[in-house]
Amino acid sequence: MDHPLVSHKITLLRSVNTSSPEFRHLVEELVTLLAYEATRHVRVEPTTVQTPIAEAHGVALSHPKPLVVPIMRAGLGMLEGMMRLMPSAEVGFVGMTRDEETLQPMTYAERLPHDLTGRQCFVLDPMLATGGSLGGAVEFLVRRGANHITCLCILAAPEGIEHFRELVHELGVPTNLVVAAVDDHLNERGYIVPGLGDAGDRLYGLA
Ligand code: U5P
Repeated sequence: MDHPLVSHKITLLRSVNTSSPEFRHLVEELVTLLAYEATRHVRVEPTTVQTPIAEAHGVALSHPKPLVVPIMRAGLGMLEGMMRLMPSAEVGFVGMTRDEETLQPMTYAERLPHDLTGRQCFVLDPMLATGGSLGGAVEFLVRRGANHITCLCILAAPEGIEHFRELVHELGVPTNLVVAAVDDHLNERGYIVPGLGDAGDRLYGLA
């Protein structure tokens, strides 16, 4: 996303001198900016509203309501900013971790509606590194019936974007990816370079 305010906030986010409270605040601000772009195709239906003067035509979010899915742990830091823009959305949770040896994603927790038929989903994860976690979450949602998925990430590595594109091509479900910035590469430990380090640790301290 080419926007000077987004670039400015990412620069602050990257800095090793940025504290956890500042980091959380910056993530929230960035998500609100990304969410504006990411919700461009959110489904709405016509409605009318009475103004003090006359009846006006407008729109309301369609049913079923969009589902926002933060990938725990780091995606939780993006939830508040997203819900501020779309307060009537519902929220489901997926916990993914990656095996630090194989870099393969594993699902350790899940709290989602069982049937997602026809649902529009917005998946939140600040970092798209190998793409394993985001890809795993998207596969999960598609298997339950979601038929339109938008993923919001703050930083992405080109390798992760490539992996993600291949996966969604195989799944055959309309999927959008909105990222604030694309970095240079992944290192041998699966970290984005230059990146910002471990987003979960930066948000919540070492766990
Ligand atoms: N991750 C980071 N920083 C990085 C790379 C990965 O925090 O530089 C964490 C994020 O928490 C993200 C997950 O949820 O790893 C994504 O990794 P991957 O499955 O895309 O490799």
